[in-house]
Amino acid sequence: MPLRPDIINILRDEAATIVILTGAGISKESGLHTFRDPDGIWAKYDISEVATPEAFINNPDLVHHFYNDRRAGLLDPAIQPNKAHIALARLETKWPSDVLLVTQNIDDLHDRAGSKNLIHMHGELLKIRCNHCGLLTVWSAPLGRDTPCTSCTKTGGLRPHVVWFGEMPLEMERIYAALAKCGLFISIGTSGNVYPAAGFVQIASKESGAETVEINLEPGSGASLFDHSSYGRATELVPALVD
Ligand code: BV8
Repeated sequence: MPLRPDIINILRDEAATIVILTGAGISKESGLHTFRDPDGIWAKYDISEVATPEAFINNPDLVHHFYNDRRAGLLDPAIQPNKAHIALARLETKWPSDVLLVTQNIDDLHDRAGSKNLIHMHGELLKIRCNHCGLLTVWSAPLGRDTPCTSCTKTGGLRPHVVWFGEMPLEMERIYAALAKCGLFISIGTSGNVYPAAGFVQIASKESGAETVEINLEPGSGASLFDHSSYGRATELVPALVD
């Protein structure tokens, strides 16, 4: 199903800065699970046991296993950026004004597709940090509570560089500044259940009077908040934004 003409038309104003928010749905067709679909991650794991600071204190081995499993899955050569990731990277180079891509995803598919003006607001699966010395580094091997930090050599301090529930998302000042002056806000592949990301559409609409667009497989929780919407698979709809 092609992107509706009204959405194509709002891409005529080339002076508009664009903020794009993506969620797990944009990576689904690359072979990564979403969270809240029937076969999603939260159908197999309880958020409170694997994605909160308390979970990490109570059962670090389970939390490390959860992220080691997902890290290994992401490093499978079969997992590649899809046409939607690639289209967003092309939009960034083709669009004459700023395009800021804010992703809730912790995979690196936008990075590999070539997006540069990119914020991983919930962190990155292929990075870890040390609670003892603050080291932040790229990591592809399994991580455990006894893995020594490559910088301070202490054990017990390494954690995934991921924002857990109850933790502050990253680069929020930069995101809010972009939302306050954007002309177009496009949400792609997110159910709109997690805050503060789920509230971005209202900020863009109220603070900068932006046109807002939801592109998703089905209406998200905040569907009524968007000016325009188009429902279908990201690899079908997102390239139409650029071509
Ligand atoms: C914060 C990293 C404040 C981990 C994630 C009580 C206590 C504490 C906090 C709260 C609370 N109540 C509410 C909150 C706030 C909480 C929250 O929103 N909870 C929800 C559950 C109610 N938020 C937070 O805690 C955030 N922090 O509020 O901090 C603060 C203030 C001061 C000081 C300190 C703190 C932090 C939230 C971040 C949590 N971390 N991820 C990990 O990944 O392991 S969230 C997790 O959900 C992922 O990042 C994911 O991206 C995100 C959102 O999910 P979606 O991406 O939308 O995925 P989902 O499966 O839901 O939907 C996919 C969609 O794609 C579907 O609609 C589907 O139809 C569609 N789709 C499927 N296939 C396709 C498709 N679309 C297109 N094409 C396809 N082919």
